[in-house]
Amino acid sequence: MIRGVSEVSTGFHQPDIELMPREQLETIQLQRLQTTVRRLRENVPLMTERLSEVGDPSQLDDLAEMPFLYKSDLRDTYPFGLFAAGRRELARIHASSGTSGKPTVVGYTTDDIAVWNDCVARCLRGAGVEPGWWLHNAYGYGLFTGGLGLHGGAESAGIGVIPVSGGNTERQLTLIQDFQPEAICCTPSYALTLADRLHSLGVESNSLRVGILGAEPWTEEMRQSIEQRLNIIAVNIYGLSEVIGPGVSCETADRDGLVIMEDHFLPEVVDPETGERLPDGEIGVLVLTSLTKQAFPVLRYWTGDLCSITREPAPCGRTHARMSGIVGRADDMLVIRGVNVYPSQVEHTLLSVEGVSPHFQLVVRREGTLDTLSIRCEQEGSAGDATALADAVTVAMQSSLGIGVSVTVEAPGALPRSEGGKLSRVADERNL
Ligand code: DLL
Repeated sequence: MIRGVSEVSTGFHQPDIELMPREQLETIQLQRLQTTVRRLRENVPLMTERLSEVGDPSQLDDLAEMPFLYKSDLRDTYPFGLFAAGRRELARIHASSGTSGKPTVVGYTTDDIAVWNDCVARCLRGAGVEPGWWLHNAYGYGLFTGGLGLHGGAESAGIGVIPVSGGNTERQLTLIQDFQPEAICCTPSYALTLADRLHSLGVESNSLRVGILGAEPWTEEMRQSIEQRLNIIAVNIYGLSEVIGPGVSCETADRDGLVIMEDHFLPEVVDPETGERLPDGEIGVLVLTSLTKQAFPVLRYWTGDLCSITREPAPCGRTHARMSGIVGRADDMLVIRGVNVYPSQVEHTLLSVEGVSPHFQLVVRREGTLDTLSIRCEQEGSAGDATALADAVTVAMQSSLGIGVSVTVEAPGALPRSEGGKLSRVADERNL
């Protein structure tokens, strides 16, 4: 029997922790921060050196005096230089594919995996997934943290997992129709691929009620499009391998900010240029410190992801800080003829134009000394007037980005689709 999204409401996996008064939470955070700093000093030579000039933190604010850790530090110490546990203590490793050069490798002890499972279980229960429901897990299994991360969390929450992994869309559709899962997790771009294919097969309804989507940026407009097409509530889940994987933060079914698992990860938002801490509500680079990790603790990890945070309690009573969705990456920003352009801004503007589908691609080229931005987008359905649509998109982009762009409207289905993993929407051809 297919039931509706109206039955979805937020739940809890560890209510004592999720609803803990902030004062108590901050006491725990400080103790854990002290333990983490000690562990790093004693076990990671790079950190022994970097922390030699800094005292132990006696209050949470002391963190602001400590050095940042960057992705380049992971690359420089490849493979295991930042591990704070010995090889025999590790239960598992994961790695990022690494777009350039070597991958970055992270490790987990058995305790780390248990913490991770609890974090993801909180995400799933918070999103409204109930024990006894089934989760179609279309995140990739393997070195990528998505598949196994969501898998472990679901098992800890008593949610049944269908471990499909990414790719083979036709089989995914068959499994969804045959096994009737109530929840799905995958990238937002892959959720759109699945929705489009279901639609083209003439399947009008499905068993899904909740989608737990993340691993790549997406906008509010994209969420609405996915929710309508699949008839689900779509929540945003965030995380990164360097910090643990998925489950650093996640929206609840209320979709009112991503709740950070603050007893395990201490967030700061800093100015991308100066590294100074910014007040709550301002957008800057998210910097995360792990508080309980044993194998791969990180102190002030510079995520590069841009967001803001609030420490106001959530309507559901959760007390942990909440972050906005990621509005871009500090290194995602395209500078076109001196104007800063974020792909998320383009998506936002594009989807405000009626008749355009949520699929697009940005191409940046250098012609002579001039940078040009072209936007390839697609018409929604084959009925409309493509030229009029291109004009409408051009006008909308000019007013939102402040620069002229060239727009081509392609036939439905012409642009690349996610086949299960993260979808890259930007082709910057200037360095080729
Ligand atoms: O993408 C972990 C993950 C798996 C998150 C499944 C959510 C779901 P990495 O491959 O290390 O880990 O990539 C981390 O992806 O720094 C962000 O730039 C981006 N990212 C992750 N989640 C979101 C999100 C996983 N919800 C990098 N919104 C991060 C925007 C996201 N960007």
